[in-house]
Amino acid sequence: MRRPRSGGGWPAIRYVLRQAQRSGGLWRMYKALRTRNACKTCALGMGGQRGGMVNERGSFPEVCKKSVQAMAADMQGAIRPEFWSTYSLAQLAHFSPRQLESLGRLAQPLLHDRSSDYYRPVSWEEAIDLLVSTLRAAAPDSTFWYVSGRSSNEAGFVLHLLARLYGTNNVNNCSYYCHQASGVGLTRAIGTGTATIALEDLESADLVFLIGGNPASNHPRLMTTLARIRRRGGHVVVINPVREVGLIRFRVPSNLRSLLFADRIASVYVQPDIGGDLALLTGIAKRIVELGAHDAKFLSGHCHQSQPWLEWLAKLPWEEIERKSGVDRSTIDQVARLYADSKRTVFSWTMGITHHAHGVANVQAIANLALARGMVGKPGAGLLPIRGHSNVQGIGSVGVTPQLKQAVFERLESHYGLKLPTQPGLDTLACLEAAAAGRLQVGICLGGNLFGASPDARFAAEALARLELVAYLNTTLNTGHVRGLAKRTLVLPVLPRDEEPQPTTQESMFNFVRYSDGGPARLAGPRSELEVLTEVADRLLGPIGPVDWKDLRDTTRVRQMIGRVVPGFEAMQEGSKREFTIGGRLLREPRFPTADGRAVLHIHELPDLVGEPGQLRLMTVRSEGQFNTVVYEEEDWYRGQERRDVILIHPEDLQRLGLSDGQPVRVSSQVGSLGPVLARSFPDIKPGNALMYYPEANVLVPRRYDPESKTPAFKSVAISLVPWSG
Ligand SMILES: Nc1nc2c(c(=O)[nH]1)N[C@H]1C(S)=C(S)[C@@H](COP(=O)(O)OP(=O)(O)OC[C@H]3O[C@@H](n4cnc5c(=O)[nH]c(N)nc54)[C@H](O)[C@@H]3O)O[C@H]1N2
Ligand SMILES: Nc1nc2c(c(=O)[nH]1)N[C@H]1C(S)=C(S)[C@@H](COP(=O)(O)OP(=O)(O)OC[C@H]3O[C@@H](n4cnc5c(=O)[nH]c(N)nc54)[C@H](O)[C@@H]3O)O[C@H]1N2
Ligand SMILES: [Mo]
Repeated sequence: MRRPRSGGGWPAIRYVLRQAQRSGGLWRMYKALRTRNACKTCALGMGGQRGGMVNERGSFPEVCKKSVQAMAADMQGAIRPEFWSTYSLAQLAHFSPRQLESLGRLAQPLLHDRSSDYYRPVSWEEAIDLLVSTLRAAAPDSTFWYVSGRSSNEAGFVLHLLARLYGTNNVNNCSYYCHQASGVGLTRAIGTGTATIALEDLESADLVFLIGGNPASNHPRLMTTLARIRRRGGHVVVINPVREVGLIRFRVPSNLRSLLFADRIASVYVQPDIGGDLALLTGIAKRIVELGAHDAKFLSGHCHQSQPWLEWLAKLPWEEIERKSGVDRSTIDQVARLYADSKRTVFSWTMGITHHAHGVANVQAIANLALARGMVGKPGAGLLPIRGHSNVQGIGSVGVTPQLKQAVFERLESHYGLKLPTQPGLDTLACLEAAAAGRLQVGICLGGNLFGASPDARFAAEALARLELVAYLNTTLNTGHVRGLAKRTLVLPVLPRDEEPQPTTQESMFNFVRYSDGGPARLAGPRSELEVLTEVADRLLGPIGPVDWKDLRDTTRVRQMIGRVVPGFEAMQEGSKREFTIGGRLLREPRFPTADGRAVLHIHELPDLVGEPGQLRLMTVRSEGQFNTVVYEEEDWYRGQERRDVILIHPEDLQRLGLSDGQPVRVSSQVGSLGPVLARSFPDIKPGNALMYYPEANVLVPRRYDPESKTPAFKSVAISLVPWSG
């Protein structure tokens, strides 16, 4: 398959038209996308009360392939009841993630137990009876509650309240596999864990660092902004071991000039080794100080630890920086000079930064670099973790975390007279480890695919298999329903947000809260997430003090409660559908929400690159045609791959290993091996590094994680390749 020379453009438009055709025509798709609901895909956010395909600055039409994909998936018909007696789990185990997703929508509750190889449709009553009785028999701390980032704030809030009042803090969300390192790293550096800027700040930046992300595939609408910044004479520095086509040249479909001539995106494209960012970012900071381009007044006036940090930088040898980053000094100098010339810089990053055993250190190195020139705490400049799921940030904000923010904890106790558990709760991977050790009995997963998303797939399956019951609330079938089975497994079909019977809310990565109107259910059978959760809560716990779960079936009541207990969400108490930016998050002044208003610089020793001599460093990433564990198409158009069972490596590495282009190999890591996989020549990856697709590659990813944020190192796996021999 040939690689395109730019991202976006006509192929993206053709794709949208084709998908629309398949989902019942362009008009039907357009109408679905225009309803007043927040977009379902990434956390850039669009839609809501301004109407679908509109962003928070009122710009229209904002659309991308991904929003169409996600909508098309929900517009599928239902999986027929006879399917479940026709296909056994043994047969379903051979279905690819794409085949599972395209079977259609889940429409009836399903139960599987070990005595059979089939799922059996059950009534909602039977399903909820089983869930409630199993929870009743279990000790609260032998249960865990996982939430993905597509559910609403209202469902997330009720879920964590239910889990805590039942008696456990084992409540977590997919952020522990995603941006947790950003939350932890930033909170310690500047006192807040989310973006410090709004969309308009990004639009007025003159320099954007885009580190460890591939927004051309994963946040396509961000490309419009980057292209605009370049057109205005601003710059974009891309830091990525892979030269991603769409980050070099991109054709914004909604802009005729861009569509015809393509916008250049990267002003400078820096290729570190996988895991080399900490060294690289530190090197840029060192060079900034050498050039005298740092803001000494800002550092001494608004930051702690600046003196030791400056002394440490001065002593750090350039040789070490170059060796541990894989980037030469002249490139570092070039980037530092661009930064030195900038008046308003935004630093943005994604999974290439957080998916490392030093994810928090990476994030703090970014914060250091920004603080060095006073680029946090003023308009048009700041820090922007590019979040994943459309409401992952909201799920965390409303309290779906093992430890509640102190203020939320206190207000739930004082305003509502509730008694909340105080023993520590487990993060996501820790839940699986506790399950594997036989310490857990029940798992409840609101959305997502915990099995497919987890490192060390064989271990994840074994861990889930030890549970008495796992309940999955989902919209479509995924690999977790087939390979993440407990002794008994319940699959409960729920409604996506544009089919919710009542309004719900979602929070974007710019801290903007949108209202989704919901809409008519496309199928009979699935229930609203909130309805299922409140019913379980009511039957399990009954009313507790002023908390009556029957009242909380009304999303307005849930929002009133969120508004009273979650700082920054006060606007929710009004009862109107006014969309708002969460209070206290945007930093327009150099006063940080820390105890004394100052930021903190952090010194982190530079880690060695992973792997022994002869091994490669593997990143596991998304293709153009997937959303996390959901695969919509086998091909990765941007990287020119027509199939997913490939490993992309540099031609020099192919030669060194004595492999020919396309030769079948076995890929092995410390925890597993995969093959046959085709070793393909990919000149755009830095030598010594390799790329495979998640979730299939998760059998290779060890449970090595960042001790600070508990995020697994999905992007740095030491691997060996040998020719496939059967
Ligand atoms: N269409 C679509 N959109 C999505 C998603 C999806 O699956 N599909 N997923 C959503 C979610 S939950 C998330 S978190 C985001 C993910 O968005 P991204 O983070 O963009 O996704 P990935 O494909 O995991 O990783 C992306 C990039 O990291 C680079 N990379 C790998 N290792 C390193 C490293 O060590 N250093 C640096 N600097 N770069 C590195 C890779 O080359 C790749 O370009 O997207 C969200 N949006
Ligand atoms: N190797 C490797 N592993 C990774 C990553 C990686 O880059 N490499 N990335 C990690 C990251 S960043 C993340 S965020 C996780 C993702 O982990 P998860 O969020 O757990 O997984 P998803 O694949 O996004 O979940 C997909 C399922 O969500 C369900 N769903 C869709 N919409 C709704 C809805 O409205 N309500 C409900 N209840 N369900 C819905 C569908 O049934 C679908 O099958 O994976 C992580 N795992
Ligand atoms: Mo994510």
